[in-house]
Amino acid sequence: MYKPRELMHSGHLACAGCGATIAMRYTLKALGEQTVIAIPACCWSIINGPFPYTSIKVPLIHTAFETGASTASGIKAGLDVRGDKETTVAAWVGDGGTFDIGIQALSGAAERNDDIIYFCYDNEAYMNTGIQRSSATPFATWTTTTPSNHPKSQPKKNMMEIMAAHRIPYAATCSVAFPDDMMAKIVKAKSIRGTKFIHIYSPCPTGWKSPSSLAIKVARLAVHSKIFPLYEVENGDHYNINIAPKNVPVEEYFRLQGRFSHLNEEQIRGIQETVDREWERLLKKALE
Ligand SMILES: Cc1ncc(C[n+]2csc(CCOP(=O)(O)OP(=O)(O)O)c2C)c(N)n1
Ligand SMILES: [Mg+2]
Repeated sequence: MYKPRELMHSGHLACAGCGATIAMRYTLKALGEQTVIAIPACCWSIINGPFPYTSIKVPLIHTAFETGASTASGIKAGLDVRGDKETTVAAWVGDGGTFDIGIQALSGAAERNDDIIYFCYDNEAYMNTGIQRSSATPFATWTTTTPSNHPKSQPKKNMMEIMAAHRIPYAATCSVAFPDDMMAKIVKAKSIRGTKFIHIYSPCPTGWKSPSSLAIKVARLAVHSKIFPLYEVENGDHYNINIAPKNVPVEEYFRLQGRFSHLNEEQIRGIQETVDREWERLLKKALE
């Protein structure tokens, strides 16, 4: 059983309303203090503070952008050699470091079924370097590399499906708006041996052009509009939906964020249809 101890200091360097910071706080509460975390280049390498300062109370290894998973695999192998079977080894990586540049290291760890928990905190762009689009950025979103007159023309990559295809023992989506669900999934992941993938929806008020006070509301609407469903996949084929969405129109979610302010009614209708279709697809898998 985990003891929900506070393992984050208050003096971090995140922007106000940063979802990734709330996500780390809940994650550490669920993981407990016997944890080592590998963090590649991302907002969190800044949030934690410059050496010798740190904002978390567990050992943290800063590593290169593409090496989140392989560094965690290496730490795990090193601890094994020392006879330490207890310490939880985690990778904590942004969406760019997961969906794009670190996907080969992650796929390698998953193929070997290395005993690590891989966390992707997803703020849907390369935020640390100035809001550039990643393959996690949703269709039609404004970023600095996909401006309003040329918004992103590709859909968000389905990372959960890619991980499910690796047949890893556990993959789950989480949201900072549903902390109980999130911590329960992390506690569960900790009890399973092999590669676990946790995909955390993490609002970024700075990059999403939304008020920092609304970060949690935006995250809640993402779940209830079916844009970011909360579910888990065991052994690649057993799907379970954890929170029943309230069928909020996607427009309500879009309205709170400047990154979608250029969208017209027709575009919003098209996105709604895609979201509904994807939801039906997920539901079918969960009912199988
Ligand atoms: C090989 C390499 N390319 C580019 C960079 C520059 N860089 C550092 S962080 C970052 C963005 C990270 O985006 P993401 O993984 O989504 O995390 P976020 O900043 O959004 O938290 C980039 C492009 C780098 N450090 N190394
Ligand atoms: Mg990002």
